[in-house]
Amino acid sequence: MPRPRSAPRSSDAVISNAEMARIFTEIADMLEILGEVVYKAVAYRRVADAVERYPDDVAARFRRGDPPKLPGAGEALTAKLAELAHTGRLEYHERLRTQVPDGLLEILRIPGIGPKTVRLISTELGIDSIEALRVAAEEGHLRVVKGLSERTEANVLDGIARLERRSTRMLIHDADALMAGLLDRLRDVAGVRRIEVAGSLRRRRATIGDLDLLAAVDDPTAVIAALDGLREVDRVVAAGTDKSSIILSDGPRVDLMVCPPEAWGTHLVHFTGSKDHNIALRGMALDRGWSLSEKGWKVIETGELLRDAEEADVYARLGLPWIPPELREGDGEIEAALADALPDLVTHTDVRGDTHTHSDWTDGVDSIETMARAARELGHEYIVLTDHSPSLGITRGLLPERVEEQRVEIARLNRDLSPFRVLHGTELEIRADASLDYPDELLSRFDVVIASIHTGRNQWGERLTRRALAAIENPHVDVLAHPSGRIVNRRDPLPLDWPRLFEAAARTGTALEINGSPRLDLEDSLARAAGRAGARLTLASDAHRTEELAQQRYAVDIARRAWLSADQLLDTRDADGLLGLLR
Ligand code: DGT
Ligand code: CA
Ligand code: CA
Ligand code: ZN
Repeated sequence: MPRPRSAPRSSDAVISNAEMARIFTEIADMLEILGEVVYKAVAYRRVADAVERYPDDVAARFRRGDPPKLPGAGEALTAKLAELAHTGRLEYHERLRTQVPDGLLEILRIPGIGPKTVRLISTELGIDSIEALRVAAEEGHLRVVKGLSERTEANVLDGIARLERRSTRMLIHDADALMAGLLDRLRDVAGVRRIEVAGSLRRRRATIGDLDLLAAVDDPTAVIAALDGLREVDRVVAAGTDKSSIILSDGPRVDLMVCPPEAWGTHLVHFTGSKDHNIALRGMALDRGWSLSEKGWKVIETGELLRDAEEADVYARLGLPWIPPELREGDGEIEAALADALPDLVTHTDVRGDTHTHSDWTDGVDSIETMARAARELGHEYIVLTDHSPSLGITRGLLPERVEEQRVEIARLNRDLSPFRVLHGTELEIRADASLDYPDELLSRFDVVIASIHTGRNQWGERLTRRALAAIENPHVDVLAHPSGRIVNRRDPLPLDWPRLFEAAARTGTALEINGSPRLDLEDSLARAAGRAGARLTLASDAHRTEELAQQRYAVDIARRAWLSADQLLDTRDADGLLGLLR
């Protein structure tokens, strides 16, 4: 896969936090490959991380003359962020790109291969592509280079195979499914008192690097042996007495940690992370004369180990309430906890309906009735059926007369299914020229209108922003569906002017969707910024078949990571409450 070079942008270009972070990370990689002093690359990585996590649009803040304070960004790096924010490009980055072949950056993506190795094979052997590296490793040419060995060759080939299998972080939907299978088989192993997911999966991040598990055991040998013996195991990376890491043959790595039951809380806090959250906790502990490791708080003076059986006890030692895992990103949660200002997060049981579903009238698989009955099974009180409008040809979008027929069918169903309700909605295409796919008169007769951009995605940021604004400002449009257009690991978010959209959404009462399908759109940081700007949001499954209705849970996860409470969301209302708000 060739890496896209950044396209030239117009002067009012918008650049997303993710794109800025990607450019800074790439600079760090290139500096290391070029053999620059280490601390330079470290600084770029640190700022990349901060930009990626920043809850507001960093570029927009620069352009407004209100640049955010980012940890690690001194004068020089701040100037580079400003250049990116104003022009969408960075001369320094482009200059480095001319010095480092694309192929070397590709090679860096191979698991287990770091910039040092890349530098060696490039300077010593002139290798500049994954394919050339593969051939060299197969033919045993790497071992002649000082610092490389037969082992490197094996690692390279293994790593290339691995890269081909999974070139990106795993989607949370897939991680959940894998983890459920693991838990099923480990829960009943002799001696396991408690077992729980830790790491980024417990924090419910959209994508997962590796799976982490913690087990409280009286005797660790049985559970570690059980994990190592699982059928899918490809390779045991490390097995010890309190830790084991394996690589599943169909993908990710699994880290299993074990601990004694009386230190469960301590270990769970540590292995849930995030790293930044742990660092913040550690800082607070130091003020009290304690150090912190996975083993517990250690009183530095006496060496005494303070261990806790429950997470709440760990936090209580620092004078903090228990902090939900979804908030543990080192992004204001400690400050909020200290101020007794943690949000009252929406929960999965707050959900009463689903504002985005499809049927076989357009591109869905199941009938309206089947979808409705399945939703009722899940405990919903209603669904909004939002089949597509006509201009989205591939979905067999509904012409106006079909909309009328669908209304009649829904009325008939509602008599049968009462008190469950199917609300009549539409997923309305925002056309490339910013006009809407149905006339206002027809729009006014839907219960709920959600509008989205599927086509004409290659326009400049400002034009795309105007299209989204046109929908938000239309009095008949209730929700902007999957606003950024991203699909995890497949499609980048549209370069929209988020602060403007959030302001307009808040002012007009148009909600912004959090879509729980593998789009996961809005993503957490944008959803948080939307909530802060006063906009309401929805929790949508975007189900095209009954099984996908359960995807809505991932929208709830994002809402929690976005610090949102039930009153900021629409699907937490009953049907009349929802319609009342939209009127
Ligand atoms: P991932 O796997 O990339 O999606 O992200 P995590 O957060 O699951 O990271 P992982 O698996 O490397 O480590 C799990 C947790 O263990 C992490 O969130 C915090 C803790 N941890 C791991 N390594 C360190 C470390 O070097 N320092 C600190 N403070 N905590 C660590
Ligand atoms: Ca992990
Ligand atoms: Ca891990
Ligand atoms: Zn849809």
